[in-house]
Amino acid sequence: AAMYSGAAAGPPRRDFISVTLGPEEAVGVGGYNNSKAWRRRSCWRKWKQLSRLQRSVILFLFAFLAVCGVISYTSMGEAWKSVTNKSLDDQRTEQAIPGLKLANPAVLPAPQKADANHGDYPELSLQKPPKLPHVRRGPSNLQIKAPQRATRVKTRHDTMRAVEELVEVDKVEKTEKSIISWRGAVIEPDQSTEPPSNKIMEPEKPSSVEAEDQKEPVPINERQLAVIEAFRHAWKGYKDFAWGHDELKPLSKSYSEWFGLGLTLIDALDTMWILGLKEEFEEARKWVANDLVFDKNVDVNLFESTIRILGGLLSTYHLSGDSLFLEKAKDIGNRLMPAFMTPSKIPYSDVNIGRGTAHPPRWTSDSTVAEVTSIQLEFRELSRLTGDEKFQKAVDDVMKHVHTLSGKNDGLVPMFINTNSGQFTHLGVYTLGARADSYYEYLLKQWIQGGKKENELLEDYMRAIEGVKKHLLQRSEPKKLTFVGELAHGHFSAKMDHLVCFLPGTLALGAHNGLATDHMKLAETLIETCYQMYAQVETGLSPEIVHFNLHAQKGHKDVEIKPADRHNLLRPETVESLFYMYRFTGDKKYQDWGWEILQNFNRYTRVPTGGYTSINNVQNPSNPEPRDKMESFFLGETLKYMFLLFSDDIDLINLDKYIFNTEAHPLPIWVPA
Ligand code: DMJ
Repeated sequence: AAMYSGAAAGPPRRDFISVTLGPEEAVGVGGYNNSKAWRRRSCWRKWKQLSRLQRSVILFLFAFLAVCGVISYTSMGEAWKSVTNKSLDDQRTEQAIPGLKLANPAVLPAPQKADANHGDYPELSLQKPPKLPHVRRGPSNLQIKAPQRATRVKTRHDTMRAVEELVEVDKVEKTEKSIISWRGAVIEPDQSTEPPSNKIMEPEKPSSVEAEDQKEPVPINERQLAVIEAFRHAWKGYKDFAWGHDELKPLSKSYSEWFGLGLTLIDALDTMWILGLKEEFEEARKWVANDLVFDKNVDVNLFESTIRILGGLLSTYHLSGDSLFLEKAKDIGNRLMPAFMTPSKIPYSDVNIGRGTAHPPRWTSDSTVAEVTSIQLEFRELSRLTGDEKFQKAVDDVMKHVHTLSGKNDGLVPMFINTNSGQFTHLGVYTLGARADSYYEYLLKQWIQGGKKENELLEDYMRAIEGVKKHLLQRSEPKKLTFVGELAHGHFSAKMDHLVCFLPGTLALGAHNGLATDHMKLAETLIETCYQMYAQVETGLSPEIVHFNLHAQKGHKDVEIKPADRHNLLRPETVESLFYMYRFTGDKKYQDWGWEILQNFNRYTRVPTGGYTSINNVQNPSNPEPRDKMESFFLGETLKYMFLLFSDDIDLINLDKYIFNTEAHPLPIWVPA
């Protein structure tokens, strides 16, 4: 029988191999025997008829195909499994962070449980800051990675209840994402509503140790070089005449002592690091290692020593990774703790760091509100680094207490608080200047430091800014500059301290972190005013305090200066705000304004033999009346902010990774964006 017989009518005929089988195997005429037994027999016969070689070849082919089959089955199985898992993972991640579209899911970290801390999703942050127009890369030594978060015991707070009273909480169904809206401002806080717990289990590493993406250093520009030159000149004076002492007296070529702790040297450490002054840094480090001793019978002001010494040591530790600075920070931190041993837990203003005793000023049992509420960034960071919760607990208790206090006026606080009763005193006077200023600054900055979870802080900050708008904003004549005045027992005063010029920078930082856009508008208006406080004055330098004209008068500028207020202490606040404004807008006018200010410092405050001096009279260019004192914040803050302002490198202290304390010492944000 033909194995295959061509159809009779088929077109071109082909030849076929034909195998003739015995009769029993023949297909019955007209029938088709397809029984199993027949097929088995027939195959077997065919097999038998093959030569040994043919059989070996066929067997080899079967074996080869079988092996291939097994291999491809296992690898396809793996691939299939991972495809299925990945798409599940993507779904879960997108559910946890609604609205998030994973552009390249393959490179994302494995998702965490929904209730795990959200700091584990730094790349997935919802609050992506706007792209800046002048992005540059920075020196590798300043790159930080998200600090590992210590395991924390979470405590359930009822802070949200308070937030809900003031802040509308919008629970978006399906997305499960809280959007807090505050009078039009839309804030997307971290999804967790729990504040960072006080319980700290493991100490943290310095941020520099976890440096990632080693990047090319960005070249330093002319204006930055001018800042370096200014710093070196100031440092020369300090080194020659005041080495190891608190402040340089550049005219008398001597020094003044406040705490006797080398204040200028410590305040300037991280500035030297940022400016790249290695030699100077090393020399100063040696002094810290060999000569800085805190075991001294000396009274120090809790606030000043916290922001300058503790803050300076902590930030230098982070930038350099050198444990010497952490050891010193722990030492001073511990020595400052007796200040909190008061009936109300509101700390005393002064501590004897050698004796371990604390006390209020001689004439009162009050403390200054700004002082007791502007030590938190530093003590909280000290807890995080050491694993010892006592530091954070002490300062958090103060904030919680102040949060509940009556005596505020639409979020604005009085200037004094009693250490016995814990109540505000001298009620009725409200200012954003001396004695209250950094209370507002630290509300926002603590909120950012802690990963935007502590809603009481945000609530107090937002409410206070509303209070500023309602009670303290006015416009001057003739230029109609918006300024922040003061309120005393219901009476508005058009007085504004230079200290208030921190506010535009803080408002801009808040706006950058997702707060109301009208905060940014206010920041732009106020920084113009602060600049005018320099530009309208004969030396181009701002006095300590100005009074704005509310009524147009012929021949009068917006800014009036009283004889007692016409000194300039080389303060940083305007330059600080210019730095934030430039970082967030990229508008070069802010750099130009800062450049003018630097030149005027050089013109009127530079002492030829080294150092810069505060002056008594900003209105007299021919004799600005030098005061013979260089404040430590000139090196700690003013020149540092100048250098950062002139830089186009947003990674030179990236504001999504670091938060500056009120003395310009950068500390890591615990959950960086
Ligand atoms: C600094 O010590 C700090 O900036 C503080 O917040 C205010 N006073 C000086 C600078 O002016």
